Amino acid sequence: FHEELPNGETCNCDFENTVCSGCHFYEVNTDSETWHDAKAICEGKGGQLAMINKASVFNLVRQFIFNNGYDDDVIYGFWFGLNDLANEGEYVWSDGTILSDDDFTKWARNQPSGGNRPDGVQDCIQMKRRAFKWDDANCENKKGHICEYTNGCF
Ligand SMILES: [Ca+2]
Ligand SMILES: [Ca+2]
Repeated sequence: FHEELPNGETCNCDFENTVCSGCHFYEVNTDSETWHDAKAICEGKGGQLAMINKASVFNLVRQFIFNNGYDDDVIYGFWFGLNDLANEGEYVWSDGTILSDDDFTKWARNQPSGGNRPDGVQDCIQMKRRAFKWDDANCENKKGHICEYTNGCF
């Protein structure tokens, strides 16, 4: 599909399972992948794991997943582009931006649960199935994932 912006710029994307906002395209993938594999898949297609860093984007993607029933096709939620792999408790977006206290967040209750847990270190962030709220999880777990493209996608 195509989107024309007020400035006349036209944004194009031919990927299925994709919703757009201002030439940012969000592709929902329901195949189960580790966080690092999901990251590589998005980057291999010219994108990155999605920066769900605004309420408008969060609501757009959540509604898109809900409307299309994509969360029926995953067991454990969706990876997106936020992690604290480098420094525990310091959450970093795909473009290197560090999450600050004033930024939009959508953590689930009692999340992020942080470091060493029974199922291992939790350093990669998922949107939970159904509730779509954020939860840190073990990066080796396999989940769906959400890619973001800013220069079109074909
Ligand atoms: Ca962590
Ligand atoms: Ca957690």
